[in-house]
Amino acid sequence: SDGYDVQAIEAKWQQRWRDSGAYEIDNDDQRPPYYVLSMYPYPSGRAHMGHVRNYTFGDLIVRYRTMNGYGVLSPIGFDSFGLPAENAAIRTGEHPRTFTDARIEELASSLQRIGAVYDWRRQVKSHDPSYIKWTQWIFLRFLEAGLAYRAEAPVNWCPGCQTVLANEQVLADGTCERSGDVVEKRDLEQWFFKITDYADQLLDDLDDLEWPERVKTMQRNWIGRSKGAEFDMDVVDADGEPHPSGRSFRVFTTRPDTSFGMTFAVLAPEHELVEEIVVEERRAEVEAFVARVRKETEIDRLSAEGPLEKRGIFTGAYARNPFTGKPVPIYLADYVLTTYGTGAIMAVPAEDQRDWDFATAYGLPIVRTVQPPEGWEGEAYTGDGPRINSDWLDGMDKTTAIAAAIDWLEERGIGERTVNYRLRDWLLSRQRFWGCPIPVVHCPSCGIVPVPDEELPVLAPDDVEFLPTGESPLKLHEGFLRAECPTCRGPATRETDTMDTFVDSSWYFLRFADPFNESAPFSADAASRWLPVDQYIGGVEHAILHLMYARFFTKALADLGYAPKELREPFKRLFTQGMVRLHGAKMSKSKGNLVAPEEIIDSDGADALRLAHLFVSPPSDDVDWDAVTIEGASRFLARVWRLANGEIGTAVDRAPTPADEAIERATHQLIVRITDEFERWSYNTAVAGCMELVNELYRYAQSDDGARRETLDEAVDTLLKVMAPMTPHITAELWERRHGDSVHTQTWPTADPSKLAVATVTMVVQVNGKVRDRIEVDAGLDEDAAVAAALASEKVQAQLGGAEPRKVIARPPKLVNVVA
Ligand code: ANZ
Ligand code: ZN
Repeated sequence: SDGYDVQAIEAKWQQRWRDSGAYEIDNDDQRPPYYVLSMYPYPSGRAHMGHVRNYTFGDLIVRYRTMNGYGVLSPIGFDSFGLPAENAAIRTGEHPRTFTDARIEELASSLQRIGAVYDWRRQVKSHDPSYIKWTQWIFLRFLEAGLAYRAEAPVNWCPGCQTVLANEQVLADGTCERSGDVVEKRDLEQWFFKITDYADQLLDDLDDLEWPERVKTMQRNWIGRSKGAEFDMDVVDADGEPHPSGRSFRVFTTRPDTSFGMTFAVLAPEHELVEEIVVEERRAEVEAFVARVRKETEIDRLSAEGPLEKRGIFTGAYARNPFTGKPVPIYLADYVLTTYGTGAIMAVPAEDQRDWDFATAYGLPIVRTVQPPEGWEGEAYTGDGPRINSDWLDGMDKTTAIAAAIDWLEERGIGERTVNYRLRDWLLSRQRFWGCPIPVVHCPSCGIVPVPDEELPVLAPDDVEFLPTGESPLKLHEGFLRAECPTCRGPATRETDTMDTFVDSSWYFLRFADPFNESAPFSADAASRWLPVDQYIGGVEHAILHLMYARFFTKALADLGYAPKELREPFKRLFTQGMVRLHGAKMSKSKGNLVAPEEIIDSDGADALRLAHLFVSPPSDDVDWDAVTIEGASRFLARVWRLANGEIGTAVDRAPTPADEAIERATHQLIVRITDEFERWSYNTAVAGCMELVNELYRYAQSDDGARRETLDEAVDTLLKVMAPMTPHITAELWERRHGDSVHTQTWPTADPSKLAVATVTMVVQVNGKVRDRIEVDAGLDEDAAVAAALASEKVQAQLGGAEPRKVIARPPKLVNVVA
């Protein structure tokens, strides 16, 4: 269309937004603050469709809130540490920094090209020395506070990546999420963050967050708080006589009310007592079993389907059930984990299905302690009912019996109430090069010594060689390794582990609030000005890890006095957008099904691409790329162009007619509708609303009477304003042509209530030229509606006497003449 040179227009406006600093914001800005944040991307090169979708939503909100009068903080950065750069270095010899900086350039330019606006001055990159410095500084504060510690732990070891993985990086089938190799268990000294100190808060504070319920549920399950009791069981022989070792072990149960039904006990195969209590004639068999189970992943152990006969073993030892005083056999089973509870359980087959299956497989007794309902034919009964076969608990319901059983244990000093969590401490050390170095040295006389703050950042050296040995090059670099102990000045060795990249992403949103601060990671003032983030946007794949870790960091930093005390949560409102798929498969480089956004931007422009993404489906839904029609979006934008450029129909100056008033009404209704839809993230319907108005305006301007100039101008200006957050370039250009300034600095329109009301007029209905009726009708009714209203009149029907009219001439909304 005339003058709509997409490429030139988009380049012009992108340049202008950046050069004018239109979306740069200072911390003393006078407008009310609003913080919009899309999860900072891993720099994988030019943007893919998932990026486009994510950053289009974010940009829409930035522009919309700005027009609503907010001073919007819209920062961007790059989550730039991580394995791909290091693997590329091993392949090509190129330093990970060179590789990463190039990918950042590409992605930054893509983001610019989709028209997304940021305060680029505030840019944060994980691998930037100034960011490394403060990440290390935070680590040291956590270390001082006892929130970071080192411990030997059975860890997930990926033989492919040659590194330790967090539990969360191990897929359900026990393989590494990156390499696909089967993950093994190894005992190694590792660094941990004590996230479990915050388990209760992390759980309880979820309630107040405006997050998708699904994400909250995933976090609740991950934390997995369960209330119950722990108690001791003495090891005895088959006759109940004390075991020579005199040992006992603790069990954790959520159902102490069922204790009288405990018919055996189970230890985790790794339990420290196993070696001591196993009877000699079973030792070899038991050891072989333990060795086998140790090789399996936790996930295998929990999900194994194999015959139970192979998944457990009898130790030959017994333990006394303190409730009955009777001995029960002690088994080992793979489904009991060392990492949960006490690593030992009382087994109650009648009320627990897994125990039921085990008891059945091993021929162990089953004693019901809860009366199942009449006609119950199932196996384990987990519902409520009166206790039975339970001595002094008999007749009690579940809640009462649990409390009574725990009181009984506590009175006798055998056990107590406990709360257990599924959440484990966060294993943060990685044996990799391309990550933030852990800033400590190991001194032969002083032990672990933190690097003094003045010496931060600890940076990895550049003169390293990347070899496919799986060893971090840091381990082989003498210059890096050799350090002086800050305490005794003797020779020490530098820590070579680096931090999990989730550490970087656990506080970047705080740095954005105060990115130029050279004396602290951020000031409490800056943090309290901007945080919590008003709207956070990202993929649901981060539902657990990133979002949990960021919450933990925020709480810990607030408790340590660095973030404002009252800042308990980083992200007030969270939106998780759907994935872009092709024929149902996730679009990705490795699947070879990428549709490159930049090709579409080259041909149809960023506005068309953005509009197509907004229109295709609700933002939270997964999107099939096949459903996205760029052509339709382009065609619509061309229609908007011609309309706003005055190329459609005629416009005249006149007093408003009912037809004009109908257009005004549609215009103001659109404002109400789009405002509501923007607030509700209903972008696809908002686009549809704009399309409907454009169609109506075409009919209006092209009608015989033409459009009333003032009415049409108001309609088009409103359209440009409400479309500005969605398609920022074309609307800016058209607005500039019409008014000279920028649509993005306009105030978001508000509807005039008097224009929303539906106006009615009196329509005269004639039969053969004689007035027969007068009807109240909507002033904006069209020809079909006018005819229908006239023919529905009883007086007209009486005149027609059942016959079909020969002809109907409608002049809505004033007159209809029926020819009988
Ligand atoms: C006896 C019992 C009877 C149990 C009953 C349940 C039902 P949640 O709710 O997930 O916390 N358990 C305890 N420690 C375990 C471990 N290390 N590995 C595997 N299972 C373990 O589950 C708590 C229940 O899981 C505990 O309560 C225990 O079985 C089992 F009718 O004790 B229960
Ligand atoms: Zn020392």
